Amino acid sequence: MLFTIEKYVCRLELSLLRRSFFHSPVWNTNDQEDKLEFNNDSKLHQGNRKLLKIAILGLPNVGKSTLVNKLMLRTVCPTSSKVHTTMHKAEAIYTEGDTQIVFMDTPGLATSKEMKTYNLLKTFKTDPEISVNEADIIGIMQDVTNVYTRHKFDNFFLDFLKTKRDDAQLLLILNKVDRLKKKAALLDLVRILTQNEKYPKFDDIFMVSALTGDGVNDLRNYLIDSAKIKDWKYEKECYTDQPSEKLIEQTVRARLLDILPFEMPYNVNVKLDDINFRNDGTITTIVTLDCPNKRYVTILLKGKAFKIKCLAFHVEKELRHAFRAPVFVHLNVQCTKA
Ligand SMILES: Nc1nc2c(ncn2[C@@H]2O[C@H](COP(=O)(O)OP(=O)(O)O)[C@@H](O)[C@H]2O)c(=O)[nH]1
Ligand SMILES: [Mg+2]
Repeated sequence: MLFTIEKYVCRLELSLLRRSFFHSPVWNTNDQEDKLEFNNDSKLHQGNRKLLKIAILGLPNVGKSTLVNKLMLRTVCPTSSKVHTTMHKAEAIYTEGDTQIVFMDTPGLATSKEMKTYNLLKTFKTDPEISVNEADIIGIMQDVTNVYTRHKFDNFFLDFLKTKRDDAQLLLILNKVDRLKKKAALLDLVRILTQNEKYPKFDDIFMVSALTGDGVNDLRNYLIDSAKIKDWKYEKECYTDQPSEKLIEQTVRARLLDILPFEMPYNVNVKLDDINFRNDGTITTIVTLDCPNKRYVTILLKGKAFKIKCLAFHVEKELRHAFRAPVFVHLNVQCTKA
């Protein structure tokens, strides 16, 4: 009860903050007039398709992929509790009525030093830049539970916004609000992040929990309302730009990141050997985990291969959600260097 009241007060205060600080499309009278004009004209535009491309940007582990999945209502971006789960830009496509939203999920932003230290792929730098350049809206995500990063944007972070189009809107998305006990802290955070002259001006702010879905419907509705008349980028049935093979490999890798300790999962090579789309609608697949040494194989297969069985169970569950079809995964473990 107390939590609900706090949340309500927070939202009320946030809407007041929006009115006072932001040139928000929700509150902007010109835009409202535009919307009215559009409504009067709606017969003219009936049947016209609308498109919106949104890039989701943020530090590693803030919940970018989890948010895209929740907005999509299907698990097309593999997530894990470890950093660097997403290594490439992936587009997830949500189509509702005449509107198509293309979500661009990006690798977590890394400094040049981190790129070198962790030997990260070039895509960690190039893919966020490409996404920012293409986007109509850029959603900047902050993890409100991270006391080291939540109140600031480092210069390397702001540099990624340099490729932004002049007309692109910026949204501040505060995530993981479910884990914040004192909801009033959110408003302090909003003030800190919006009143610093060095930081970009945000067009709007959302407070969400990508995990529980709190606030996510509001954000989706906002995005649908923001779409402009334009041809769709993808066919209606399309929901990801990733080939099925890659989605399966990335899902196995993400779950592996959760079950193996420390740096171990980063050293396992996940390779799809076979995929079969059967006539009855089921998908069967064989995936090999190629380990760098025998110790890995022992850890994965000990206790009657308990870890592997758990892995297969969770991968199947997630892929059924992604493909909306029964998926059966067979996992092989090998060590080629042995
Ligand atoms: N409690 C909580 N955890 C979240 C939330 N969003 C994401 N996470 C967790 O944060 C971790 C990183 O999420 P992920 O989407 O992979 O982050 P990314 O690296 O930014 O794409 C995962 O363990 C998620 O379950 C949230 O709203 N609340
Ligand atoms: Mg991710």
